[in-house]
Amino acid sequence: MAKDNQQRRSISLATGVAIAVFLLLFYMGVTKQNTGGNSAPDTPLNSKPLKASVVLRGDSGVTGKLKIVQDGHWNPVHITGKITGLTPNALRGFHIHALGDLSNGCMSTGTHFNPFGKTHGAPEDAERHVGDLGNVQSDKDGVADIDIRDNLISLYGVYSILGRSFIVHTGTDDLGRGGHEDSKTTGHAGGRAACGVIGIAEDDI
Ligand SMILES: [Cu+2]
Ligand SMILES: [Zn+2]
Repeated sequence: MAKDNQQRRSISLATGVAIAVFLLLFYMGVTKQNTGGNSAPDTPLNSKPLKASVVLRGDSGVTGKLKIVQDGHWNPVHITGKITGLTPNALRGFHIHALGDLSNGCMSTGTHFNPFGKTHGAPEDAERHVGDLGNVQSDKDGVADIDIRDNLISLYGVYSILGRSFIVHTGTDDLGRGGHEDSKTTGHAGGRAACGVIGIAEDDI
């Protein structure tokens, strides 16, 4: 009888240890998921830099290449690159539009990326579309060197610009202040000179 009880006790002890080990492994799995972060670009804890690349093309002769880098979820996005074929010495509207759909050229990229239902504005305005990056400035050769930092756009999370597109317009963005019918929606920036989808890039761009 005594032996029987002892056996039972050691069985329940073994079960207890098994449950404890299982819970420990489960906990480690959960914490690893929450802090590892490298595989999920939308976790706020992720500090891995993300990079993207854009090739701008259109029917107008405007072409360009952009590199986009964000060094962690909460840091500004840095856009660099060059756009050529622009009207010399001009300001040209430069936006992120909501869709990365080029099935009908630049016309199928939708409207300015605006997930918070705001009014069109300048990049430094509190009231702006996320996609409002103002204008690029061309030189006498029609070339614009791009070096923009923006705190609102992001490569991370549910409002990521990845998979959307950049547009260069044929006119100047009036930043919502021009008084035209479309100043508060498009900045009266005219046609779409060139566009390109924002794609995930390798780390060495
Ligand atoms: Cu636009
Ligand atoms: Zn806008």
